[in-house]
Amino acid sequence: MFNPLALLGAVTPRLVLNGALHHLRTAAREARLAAGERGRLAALAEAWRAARRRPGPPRLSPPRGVTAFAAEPRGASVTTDAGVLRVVAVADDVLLLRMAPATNFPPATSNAVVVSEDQWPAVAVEARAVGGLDLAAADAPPPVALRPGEGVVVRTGALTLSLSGSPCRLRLTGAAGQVLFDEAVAALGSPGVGFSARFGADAAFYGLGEKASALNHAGRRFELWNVDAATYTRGTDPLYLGVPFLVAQRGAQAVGLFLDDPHRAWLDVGATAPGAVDLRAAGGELRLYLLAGTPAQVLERYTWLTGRARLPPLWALGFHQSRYSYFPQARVLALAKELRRRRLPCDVLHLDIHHMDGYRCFTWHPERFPAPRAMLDELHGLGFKALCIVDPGIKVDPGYRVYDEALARRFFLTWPDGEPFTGPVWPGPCHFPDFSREEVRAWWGEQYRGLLDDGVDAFWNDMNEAALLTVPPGAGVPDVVQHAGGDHAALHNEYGALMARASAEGLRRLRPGQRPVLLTRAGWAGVQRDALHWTGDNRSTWDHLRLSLQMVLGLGYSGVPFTGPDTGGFTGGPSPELFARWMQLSSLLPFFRVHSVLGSPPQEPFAFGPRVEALSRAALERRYRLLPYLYTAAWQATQTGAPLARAMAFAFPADRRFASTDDQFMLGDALLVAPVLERGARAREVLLPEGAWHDFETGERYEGGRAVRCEAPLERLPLYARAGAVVPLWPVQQHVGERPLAELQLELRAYPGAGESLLYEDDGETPGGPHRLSRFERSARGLARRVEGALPGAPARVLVRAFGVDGPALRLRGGALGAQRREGDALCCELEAAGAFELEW
Ligand code: MIG
Repeated sequence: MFNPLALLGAVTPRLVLNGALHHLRTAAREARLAAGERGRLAALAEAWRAARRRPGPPRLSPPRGVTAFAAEPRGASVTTDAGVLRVVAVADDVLLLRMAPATNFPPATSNAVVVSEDQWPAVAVEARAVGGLDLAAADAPPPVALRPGEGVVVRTGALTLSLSGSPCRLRLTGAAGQVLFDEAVAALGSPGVGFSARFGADAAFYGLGEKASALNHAGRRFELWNVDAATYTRGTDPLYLGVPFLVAQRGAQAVGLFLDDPHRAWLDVGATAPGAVDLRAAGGELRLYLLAGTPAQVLERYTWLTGRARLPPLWALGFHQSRYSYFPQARVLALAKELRRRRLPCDVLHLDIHHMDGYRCFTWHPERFPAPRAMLDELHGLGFKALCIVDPGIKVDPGYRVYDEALARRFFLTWPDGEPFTGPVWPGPCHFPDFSREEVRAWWGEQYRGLLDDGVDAFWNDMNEAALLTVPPGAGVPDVVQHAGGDHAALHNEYGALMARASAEGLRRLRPGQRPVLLTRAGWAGVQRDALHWTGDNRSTWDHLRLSLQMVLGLGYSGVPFTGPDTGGFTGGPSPELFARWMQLSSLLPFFRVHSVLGSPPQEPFAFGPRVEALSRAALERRYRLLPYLYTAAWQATQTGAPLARAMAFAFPADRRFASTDDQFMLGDALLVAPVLERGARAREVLLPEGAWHDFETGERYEGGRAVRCEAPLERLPLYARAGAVVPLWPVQQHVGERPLAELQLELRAYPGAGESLLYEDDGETPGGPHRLSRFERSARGLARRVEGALPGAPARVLVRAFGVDGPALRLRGGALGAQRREGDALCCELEAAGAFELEW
């Protein structure tokens, strides 16, 4: 099992002492800043107490009456006794609700939102006072309590927001007059902002980023404040990556609430009363986007506002093997060879903090990695990519170039008096770059040059909440610490996303011909633009297996499509059965990595005996066969924001039976995955949506709209294809690019029924390179492929496996029909067809 002694190599007495002294030093510093007004000692005591106090939600003053109303080009502004409320139509289906003490609203751009006001689409808006409300008469009227029938209405083609009553209440209705929310109150605190609303008591709620609980948040409370949640478990909140975006859903009708404010926030999601949402943030201006439509439309709009993920290179969708930490370099190479010898497909090996020299970012440990370039060359020769970890804490160490440069240029976060803030992390006392500044981000990006030149392919930003190693744990960077964009209270939640942005922007500049691969632990709205994410330090338990699916589905609903867990669990050691089941699940999640903590037992797929090795190989091989399908789903995420792993409630919103389903999911458009999440289980129930479904391997048909029990012996992961779907597969490769694209025979599994399916293809690595999109149409009589775009070197050999076809193929237009055979109830025919074709049977 876990060997705690191994940790002693990392957790030195010095580290512990530093971590313990941190609180005292911080309190002393804060006391010094406060001294003058109060006695030193009293200030010290107060600072000490303040550091340990956990803040709570602000008190708000809801508006009771209105004093002025003005129609504006995109909406209206209403002056109340408790602040100015402004409604702005961003698009037909997006309203922006703003509230501030006075009328001077700055442009609605932030680090999270990428669409500036001049990019908003034209929209027809009608804004007027109703029910005889007349505020123009008096010069400075006292607040007028709205009488029944009086109010303000802002209407677009799709939405109507009305303000009425005393206290002032908001109601949102859709184009058909259906109430989307009611009894809503927008309010300010001093400081703080808040919004509450009533959705139907039967509403389901999704989103908020990374939450270690059920997918449907109804009935729970949450906090948004990114922390290092080491050893988290079910119910721990908050975790590493929050997203202030909540989707309220009733059947196919969804409303997204996106609070564009990175301050610490609290949400009551139907915990006090079913369907009633209350959200409050500790500061900022109330800037709340209301998005309405189907869940897919809402997510499309949200990712339009905050940006979509970029397409990663194909190899990033391969398997990643990691551990804290693989060293020295001989061990890394031995692992690479072992994986190849055992034919366990793998694309990326991860190098955790031990690769650094004294935990100094962007360095190599001279003894452990004496010849990194030679090691990386050899890894590349074996078809591996290497990924290195980079932390935000820069060791306070005169003579260390990164430190010297950033200090000289004043790039670190500071106390209000200008002195750099110091916090303990792995290297001991560290300073932290201010990623809210563009010039700091540019400088930071440049730091990757050396590792890139050495041959490192990908990176991992850890500890970017930002986390400190304090004793006892839990202290963060104090609120008063200064970023250029504001104090830490205002910027904390964005620190991780800004670091990821600095890293990804730098990588794009340094290697314009490549797509960066960056993994981040912390993040915020918009982080999907720059990084993949893993769900942090989980544990080797069955409940964490289940959680990892719930969390990935929740992240997908929050606009973050490329995520996955530490397969097998980070702390502890999984049983062979747990590891095998975890490999099965993770092999169909967007980001697929095995990782485990220092001192944990070996956790490579071959570490659990031949049986589990074979099961792992089968899972890996299925992943590699499905790469063209996964890549197409990845491309869809970049186009529409729809995640790769989709909650059933997202994919089939009209079917209310799925509102709380989080133990099965849709991978892309066509595949339904029902992983086994329970110890000892050899069967499980799957809830099939309406229509027919087919076993992925055998094509066997199941009538949908009901629950079916499926056998799931250890070797089986229940996997179903939608009727009429065409799923593209490749032959197994040991890594992406093992064989040239032109040589890969494309297998098209065409399931009975009618439908359209997509295949996106490009060279798998060049940003904006040539690509093509195929549309497959399966019908009772045949299969047709239409193609847009051209891809040099695209494969021409195609194997069509058409399930449920009795006779032979009769005719092919657009290519040469080769050998045909029957396999079970499938017709298998080989074609030479580089592009569009029509096959008839
Ligand atoms: O304090 O770099 O979540 O994946 O292996 C621990 C060492 C720091 C935390 C990450 C984990 C990583 C570990 N890091």
